[in-house]
Amino acid sequence: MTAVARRILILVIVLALAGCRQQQLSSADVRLEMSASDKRVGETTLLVRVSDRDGKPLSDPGALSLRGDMDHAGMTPVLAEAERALDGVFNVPFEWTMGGGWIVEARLTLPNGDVAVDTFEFEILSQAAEADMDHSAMPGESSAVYLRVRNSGASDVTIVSASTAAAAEVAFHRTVVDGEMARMEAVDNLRIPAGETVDLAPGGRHIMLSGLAADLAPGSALTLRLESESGEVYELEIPVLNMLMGELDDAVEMDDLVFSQRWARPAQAGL
Ligand SMILES: [Cu+2]
Repeated sequence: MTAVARRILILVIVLALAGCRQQQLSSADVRLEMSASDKRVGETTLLVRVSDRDGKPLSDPGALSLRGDMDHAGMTPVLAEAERALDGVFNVPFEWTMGGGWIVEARLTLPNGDVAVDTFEFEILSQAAEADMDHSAMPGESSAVYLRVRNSGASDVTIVSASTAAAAEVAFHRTVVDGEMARMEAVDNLRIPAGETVDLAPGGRHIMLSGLAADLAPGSALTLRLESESGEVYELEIPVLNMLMGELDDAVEMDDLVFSQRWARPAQAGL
């Protein structure tokens, strides 16, 4: 699939505070275009062309910053910056850390302080060698549960198993950045040391759900059952959310453990 540039140019008007409380108002009348030298997982160069309303390249377009996000929750954003453009074109080294849909936001700060923002979508292919990472190659058919757990007790708690009626397979995973690739790796258990807080969050540790029994739609919920090494069982209600926006007021205390910030990312069941 080719890059689809969203032709909506959002102009952010910066209120320049000049001297004695006077405000200056002006808009950045520029066009941004973006293309990628490579659309497979790994390093790439993003070319960002800046032109004026008549399509003429801007000789001094200012400074550019880029932010790449996967179109689903679960990955840390990739950031890049460029200060110099040649004939209105920025060459920005960038990295696709995973296959799937990406949205790259370009934010241009013109020399006069005006800011222009546009977003661009890319479909990035996983390499065949990553076939064993089926949940990253097919992000739609798996989900991940994130949560925060605090151990207020005097001894460590080790969670050794997890299960849910919502998925055939549940595993503890962590995301490892290995050279140019971010990949997920299974870990045996989830240990919460006495007195400590452990965060399962996008881009880090998570509880992977695969073989979904049904679609996980935003607004729905699933029940996750965790079991500790000593036989303690913790049953948690996990809401399905597009993304965790801010803090959730959802703490539940069970024995020595306090669970909060619980959510699962939406996904579609496989065929
Ligand atoms: Cu995973």
